[in-house]
Amino acid sequence: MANERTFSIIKPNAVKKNAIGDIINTFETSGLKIAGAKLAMISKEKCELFYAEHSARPFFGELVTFMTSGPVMLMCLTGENAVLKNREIMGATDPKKAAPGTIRAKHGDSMGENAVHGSDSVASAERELAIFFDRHELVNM
Ligand code: 3AN
Repeated sequence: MANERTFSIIKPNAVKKNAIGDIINTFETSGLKIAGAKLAMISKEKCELFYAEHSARPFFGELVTFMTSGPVMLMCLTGENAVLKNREIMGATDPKKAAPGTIRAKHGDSMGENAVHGSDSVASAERELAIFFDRHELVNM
């Protein structure tokens, strides 16, 4: 199996409710390692670039407003099949449909405020990591 890296965001609603520790604990106990992390406010420009593929969707404006409304935790996670593993740990986009025990079932409030983002492919992960991290901020694990 391939050692991969993926991009993760702990969204403003989860940071606000002090769930950073619980979410990182879930990643670590699942075998994912943190290869980069920072707490930051993201700019509207970077957020729009990040979510560019959703720019025509009706919820785009609301999504950008929410994602720039407070601090987020930006992370690079690594491990065997990290992209898919992270998606499984996060659960379905809609917290109401997310499997019990997943991060979104536990900390998600709605489709938009669903606690975490995780890349959907290795290619997306590299594109997203390049938006938010400089190379020297990520370690090789
Ligand atoms: P995922 O993050 O599970 O890959 P996508 O790619 O379908 O989900 O959606 C991208 C982002 O857009 C999600 N993180 C989610 O918060 C937001 N989103 C998706 N559908 C809706 C919706 N109906 N209303 C508000 N936000 C949404």
